[in-house]
Amino acid sequence: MPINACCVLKGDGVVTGVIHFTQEGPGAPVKLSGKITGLAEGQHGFHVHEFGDNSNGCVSAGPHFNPSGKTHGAPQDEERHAGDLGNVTATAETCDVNITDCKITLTGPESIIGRTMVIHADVDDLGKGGHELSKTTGNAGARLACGVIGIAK
Ligand SMILES: [Cu+2]
Ligand SMILES: [Zn+2]
Repeated sequence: MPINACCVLKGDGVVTGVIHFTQEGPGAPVKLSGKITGLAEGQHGFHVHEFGDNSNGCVSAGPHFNPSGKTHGAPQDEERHAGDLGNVTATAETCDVNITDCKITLTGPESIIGRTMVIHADVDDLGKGGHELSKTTGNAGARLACGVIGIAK
């Protein structure tokens, strides 16, 4: 039985989105699909953050989900936070999300269900930008919208 999850992204501004997650079973890759609207054209950092707490907006979601104590990186890097899904690209009209990732999971103690997805104002430099924040956040800037990942049908 596949495991399904869903996340509705909202923030203080015009950015909104819906992301669906599916995983065939424990150990299988997780597929994300969905759409985000209201973003400026270009690349935007997209991560799973540690806490499913949006009580003070997206800030309460805390840092990138990092159960293995690693450094921030690109999705294809061995050294990355589990939550590092890289960037999504927005056109003038929309931002389609289609990601397959092998480091996140919807089952077990490191499941991302109950944690928060965040879409950022700026591009994630994937740890390589030389900025003081590159190795922790990718210097991806403000949190435009976020939502808690929940169990779906
Ligand atoms: Cu983030
Ligand atoms: Zn990270």
